[in-house]
Amino acid sequence: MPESISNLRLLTPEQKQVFIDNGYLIVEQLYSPDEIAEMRDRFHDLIARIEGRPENMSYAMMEPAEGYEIDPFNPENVSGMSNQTLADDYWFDQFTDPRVVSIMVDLLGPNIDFHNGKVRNKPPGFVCTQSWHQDWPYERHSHPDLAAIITYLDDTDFEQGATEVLSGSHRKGEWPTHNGVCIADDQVPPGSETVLAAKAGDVAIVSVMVVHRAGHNYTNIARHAIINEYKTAETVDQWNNRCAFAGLPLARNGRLLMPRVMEG
Ligand SMILES: O=C(O)CCC(=O)C(=O)O
Repeated sequence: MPESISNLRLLTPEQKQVFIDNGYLIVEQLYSPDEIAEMRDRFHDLIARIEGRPENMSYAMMEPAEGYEIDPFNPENVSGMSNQTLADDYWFDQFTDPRVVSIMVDLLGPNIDFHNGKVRNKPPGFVCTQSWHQDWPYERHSHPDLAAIITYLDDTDFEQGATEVLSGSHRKGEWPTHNGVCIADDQVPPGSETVLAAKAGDVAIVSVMVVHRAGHNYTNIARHAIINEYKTAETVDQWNNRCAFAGLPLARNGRLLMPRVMEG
């Protein structure tokens, strides 16, 4: 592996501090316009050609919303997928990207494993029925040393269903829920949320403990995002993670392990 990849470091001390303080971090334009254009092409294939995929990849479709048009980019109104990581070599390289693993090394520690991969889309008229939540109750481990990276494939602001977070909420530990996972709206002071307005190519890194939710899409253009999660090697799975590549070692002692598949 070239030194330039094995020793890559991306984040400044200030960015690391933002993640420690707020429980999330936006990295603008992690992906160049050319990279995002290719990712969108590959993604279109992923959501438009759904037959013949590995059995362990799954798709969820949304009923067309009344008063909204289907976006031709997402003709089947795919709202979610899991294990897109299995689709092909491109999607393997996507979750093992040295820049992403380096960010996780910077934020979580020197020994990083993969946790899981999924897709969360907001087709036209999408209404988020998942309330405020922490990812933690969905994916308990011995220690809360996990984080998700959300890669935005489209410009996504409030009107298009931007992710919303409660900055600093991870510092209060596990929040009370009414059914094991959902945090009641009345626990969230009005106006305390931060809307993560993102441009295509931006990523948000979200701690497993930070309270967040997806917004609603009030437009006729579908919004698309890939959400991959990572953990430290030291934290032990307690929810019986059967997701594709769960536990795959990606970094040890700060050195990245995974070669690029597509670049030879
Ligand atoms: O889609 C989003 O903006 C957020 C997704 C989310 O809350 C989650 O997957 O836990």
